[in-house]
Amino acid sequence: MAESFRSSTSPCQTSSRALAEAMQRHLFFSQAKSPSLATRHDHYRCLALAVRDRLLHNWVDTAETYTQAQVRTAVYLSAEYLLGPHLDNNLVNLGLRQEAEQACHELGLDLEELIREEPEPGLGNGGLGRLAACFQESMATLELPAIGYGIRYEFGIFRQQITTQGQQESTDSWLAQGNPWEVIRPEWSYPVTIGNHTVIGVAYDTPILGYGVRTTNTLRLWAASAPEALDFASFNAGDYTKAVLHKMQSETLSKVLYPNDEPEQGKRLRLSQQIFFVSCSLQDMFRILRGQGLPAREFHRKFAVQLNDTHPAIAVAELMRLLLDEHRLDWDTAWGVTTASLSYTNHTLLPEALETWGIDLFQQLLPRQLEIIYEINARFLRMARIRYPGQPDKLARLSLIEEGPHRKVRMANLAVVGCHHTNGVAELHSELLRRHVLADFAELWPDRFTNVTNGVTPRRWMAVANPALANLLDDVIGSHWRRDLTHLQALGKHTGDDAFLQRWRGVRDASKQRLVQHIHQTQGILLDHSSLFDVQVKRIHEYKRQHLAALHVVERYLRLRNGEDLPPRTVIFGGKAAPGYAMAKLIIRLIVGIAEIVNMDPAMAGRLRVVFVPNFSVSLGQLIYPAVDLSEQISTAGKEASGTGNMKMALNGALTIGTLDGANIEIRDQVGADNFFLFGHTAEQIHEFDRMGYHPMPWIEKDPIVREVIELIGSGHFSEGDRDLFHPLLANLTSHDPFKVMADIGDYRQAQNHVDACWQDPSRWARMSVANTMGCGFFSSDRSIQEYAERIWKVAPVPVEATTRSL
Ligand code: B1H
Repeated sequence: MAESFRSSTSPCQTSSRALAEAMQRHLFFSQAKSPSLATRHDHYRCLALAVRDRLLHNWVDTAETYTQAQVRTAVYLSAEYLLGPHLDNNLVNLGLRQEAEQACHELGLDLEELIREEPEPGLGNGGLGRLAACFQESMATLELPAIGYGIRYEFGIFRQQITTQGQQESTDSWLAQGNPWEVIRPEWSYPVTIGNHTVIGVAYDTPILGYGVRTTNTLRLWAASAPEALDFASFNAGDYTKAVLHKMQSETLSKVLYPNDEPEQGKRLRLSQQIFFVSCSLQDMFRILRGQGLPAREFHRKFAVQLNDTHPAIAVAELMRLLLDEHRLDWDTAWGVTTASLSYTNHTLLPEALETWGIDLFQQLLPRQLEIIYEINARFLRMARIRYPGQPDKLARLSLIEEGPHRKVRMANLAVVGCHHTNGVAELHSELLRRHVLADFAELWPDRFTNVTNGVTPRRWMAVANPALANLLDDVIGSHWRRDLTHLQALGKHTGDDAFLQRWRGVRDASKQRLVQHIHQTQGILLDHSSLFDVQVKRIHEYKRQHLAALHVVERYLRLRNGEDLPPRTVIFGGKAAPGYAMAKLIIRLIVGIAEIVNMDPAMAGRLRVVFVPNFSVSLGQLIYPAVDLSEQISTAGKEASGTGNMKMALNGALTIGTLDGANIEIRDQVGADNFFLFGHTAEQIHEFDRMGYHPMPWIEKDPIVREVIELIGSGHFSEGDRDLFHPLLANLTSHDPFKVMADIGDYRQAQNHVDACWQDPSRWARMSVANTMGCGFFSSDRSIQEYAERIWKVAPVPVEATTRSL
């Protein structure tokens, strides 16, 4: 019995019977309920707790192994982790999926239903947060000693409702019914002083399971609480309520995730969140170091710390502060330790997204850290001045401080100066960082700059999301692709096999039917699964150009109304707009308006459907990505750092229509240009437009179709006669068009026509689809993490020994 808990290496020994019994025990001992009163959520919790029991040995053994072996550890600092639900993923990674299905069956329950009960931890905005989650899972699978640190937001990314008015936001209370996957560690809590306030960060640990290995790493998220003892002592009895209010104030620190993807927002609370989680994490690392009997000056030998964008870049100053003030090192030693420990990943080229903090705010909240930043800057500029005599402009660009009426700290500059490596997330992005955004630094320190192209985990994004495809792959190329995604290349032997192609199409069709059913149940819209599913799901942003796809839909509508014969299409959009981003919300409103008219027009029946799927999330991604025929990756070239949804779709057999932007370029290289619908100006051409002065009007004038589309939208056709509603959007497109929609729309149309032609030949399309999956082995986050581990962190795998006694 006890042996059966050693599940990951010998899953079959954990019988479904034992799992069912464990669920029954948890219903009584954890949920305190009889079966007659149990809700579906109770059953979900019972299964989650029973699964947790089975991973605990691995988790405890992992910590024990790392402690005993004094291993070098990768530390990931990220303000966001978009984890998605744990249950199904943990079952797959433990090899318990079938047992759980059987156990549920024995209890008269439906596993799929229980899986859907889990509220997902949406502790991130989009790609950046999801990347952090994929990376955690890959580090565990590769048996790398690693810790992820972040913030335990009580409210994750807002819930999105879609009405005829567009996007409506509400709160995401993901913790309302408790969280069976976390363990609170009150014994590991640390004070952080911000202004004249001290907050306490308390650790909450979540296990991160590797696939098919014992390694179970820890994601440690900090929750803010008030230093009660201190506080209550400082208030006299009469001020009791005030003391409680103060406590509440402290707790607001980890209350909510900021919902702005990209444009920088200089909010006091946000800077407080950053120092809060960074300081707690660094203090925790010093505690671990001490526990191993190592002195502070050895910090960089024990830890390789990756900064996920500039959100944790304050770590440069905070690590210096701890080394100088708490551990009493001299400046040069402390600086050596700091720069040998930290490395920085940049995720964006948008200048408006580069974080800066006003000096005044910084001075108020973090005076000591600001003092340290000034000293870092003084020493850095002294060196740079020698290198670049008589070039004050260059020095001004390099400075950590932006001068002017409102002086600011530039967090990206701080990160580059304080880190041994800076990387971009796709080849083009890294190249543009070196050539434009960080050119002065790249000239100064060429060897510090590198690229690590993003990836996604094949466990969640294939094995969990697309079990039918996973089965087919197992049959045809064996099951090893889960650990080494380059095995997908072996599909090459089967592209001429009609029986295989037939099965391939069957799998894809089933995924589309699954999505059709979901949309029918949740939105009451019935889609045709045999039509081409044309999908754009991602945050709504002008640079991602959902409006380009929307204009194309209107064009198809006009062409169909004119009697043209186009193959049936279903155009699916999804994604959240930052609540304060008016233009993004207007784009949603436009899509909703178009959908309303198109879907009720009898002339469109069987030919065109438009759907906006509300509240796009990891769970919805798992449902949608496998059902995509055409993946829309249509950002203005040079704007999307990488993209990762593009990888998830191609991996699951979608064909991409895309620009030469971010990782699209590498996807096209891998899957072959013939299997990719390319369009649009290159990053270089877009750059030229900006240099020479761009105007959309000449493009519009030579394109009668686009004029008709714009006129139709302007006439109120999609806004119940309201001619003003979309004016800001249309005026923007016709006067400035900052994202060059008009320059690319003609080429986009041609690429779409080519899509239609290919779709008419189903077996050709199936072969192109296989070629996409086949070529995507490179885009595993295992490969990304291997590159970080070898080239940047110098961290090696440490297999976990079974050390704890059987219970
Ligand atoms: C990405 C962000 C981001 N880049 C600020 N930058 C945020 C910036 O809340 N904030 O303040 C949140 C997120 N996110 C994305 O990172 C890129 O746009 C994608 O192209 C890339 O694939 C992803 C992962 O590298």
